[in-house]
Amino acid sequence: MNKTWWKQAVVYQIYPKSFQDTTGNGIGDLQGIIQKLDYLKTLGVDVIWLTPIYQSPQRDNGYDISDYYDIDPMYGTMDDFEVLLEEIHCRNMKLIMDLVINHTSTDHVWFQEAATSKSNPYRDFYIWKDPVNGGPPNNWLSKFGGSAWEYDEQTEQYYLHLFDKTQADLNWENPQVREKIFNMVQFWADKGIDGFRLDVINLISKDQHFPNDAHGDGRRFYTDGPRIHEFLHELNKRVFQPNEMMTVGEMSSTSLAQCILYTRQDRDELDMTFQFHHLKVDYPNGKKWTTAPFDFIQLKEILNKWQVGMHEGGGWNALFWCNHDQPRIVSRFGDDESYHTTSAKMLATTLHMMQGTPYIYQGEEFGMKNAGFDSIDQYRDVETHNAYHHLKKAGKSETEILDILQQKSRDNARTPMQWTSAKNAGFTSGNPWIPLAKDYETIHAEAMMKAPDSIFKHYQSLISLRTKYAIIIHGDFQIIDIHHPAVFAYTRNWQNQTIIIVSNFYAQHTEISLGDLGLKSSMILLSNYSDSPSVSKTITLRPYESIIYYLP
Ligand code: TEU
Repeated sequence: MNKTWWKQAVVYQIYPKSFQDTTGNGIGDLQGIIQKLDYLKTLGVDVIWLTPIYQSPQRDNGYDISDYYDIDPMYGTMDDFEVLLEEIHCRNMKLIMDLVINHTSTDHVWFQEAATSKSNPYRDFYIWKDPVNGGPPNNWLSKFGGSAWEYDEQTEQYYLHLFDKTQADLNWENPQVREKIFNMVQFWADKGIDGFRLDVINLISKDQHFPNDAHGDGRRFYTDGPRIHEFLHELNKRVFQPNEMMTVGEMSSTSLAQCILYTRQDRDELDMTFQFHHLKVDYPNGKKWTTAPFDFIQLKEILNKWQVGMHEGGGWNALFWCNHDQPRIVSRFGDDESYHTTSAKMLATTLHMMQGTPYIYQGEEFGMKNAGFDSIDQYRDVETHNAYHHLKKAGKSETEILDILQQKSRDNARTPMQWTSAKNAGFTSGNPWIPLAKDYETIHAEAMMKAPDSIFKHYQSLISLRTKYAIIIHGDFQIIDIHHPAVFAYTRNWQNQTIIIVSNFYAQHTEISLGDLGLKSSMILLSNYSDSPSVSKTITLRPYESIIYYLP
């Protein structure tokens, strides 16, 4: 097997809770995933990533693990898991799982032990500090709102939680913690899985002085922290490399320089990284909970910087618009009403032709939209509920808050998968754990698989282009006219070949000058209109039009 096979691959992310229910309890399960493997094979993806299915009280939908060695009964059994893995492998696909090792649930036996006394052997598995002036040890904030420290009455100390208070941060300085993690990774490697997506992995090394942050929420003292490269290198050498695992690190608030270090092959840390800067272009001044429109020029600048930077620095990007924490892309940067199909295809083309490994999040392949919930009771996500209370306290009206949540809540991506026009879109025969998204009766996989020019077919074409044109994998990246107010255009060059991608991000016609790129002798690999604009030095693009030209 080619050591860097994952450079050619396309990954599909499954959020099991919302994928396919087979028991009628309203929650997706492993048997449901097994039923749908042929669908994924038809789409053409190579790797499946499952978000956490381990035992968990589900306070943060499985990102709060109470037992790393077992499957949560709501998803099935270890036997179901083994069948799933076998069924994936016999279809020549691979499986990666989620590795959540920055924190565990406070229900985990390590934490339960640790909380009993200061002298318990597990105490040092977590990060405990004495109160300072009767309050928390420092001013660090949780990513889900409020202080990052929770007071434990019994032992009169605070423990650190960068996320929910039931997600206690592990103490990576403790070699025993690291040994336990290596053993656990080996357990899953022995089952035969092919790799891991590492949750918020760049937060595991904290500045051991735990200083107050005079200028922020504390993140600069634990993001890409002091020992992060050492810890990742150790993980790589101890478990990833010996088991030939594919790894993708989820990097919170990271930098380009760091991601080059994380993914350069000679450093033996990770294969690729997710960064989020391009998905903060609708966070004015870093503020997520607003309804601000996205900044298109900034989007291009950020993607350009990461494309060029990772290429030149020898790193590797994970490419994505969507995941279970992000609103749906067609509702966010496209037009999910008048130009639903055209804009969904345009966004897919723009991303999939960049350099890196593309990730498709369930439902994205046929243009699922934001949830469209109009009452707080429809939301399930802990972060969303925290934000709701916070915005209420800040004096926002109910209508304003619901507008914001309609755009920004993580639940926008967590509604049930829309399979057919049947009841509950064929997701469950029972009551779904979260309501379905708007328009589920018309936007579903079955219709999209039948229709000749569907979004689904477009994703299939993008995936198959990748297997035919090596330039998509190896080519460089050069942006065209970065200041153009409507068009995202770039070229890829490799071994005397060129591909040119032009995408109109808006509903108005627009012109772009492509100078002497030689379009006259090009062929079109894919577009989202049935005919193509006439080719000269300048081309006029229709609403959300997107074209891939190839110059052999
Ligand atoms: O997310 C990490 C993270 O920092 C964000 O994506 C976060 O969820 C978002 O900024 C909130 O607005 C990962 C998981 O993907 C997420 O689902 C978990 O909640 C989180 O880690 C904690 O494990």
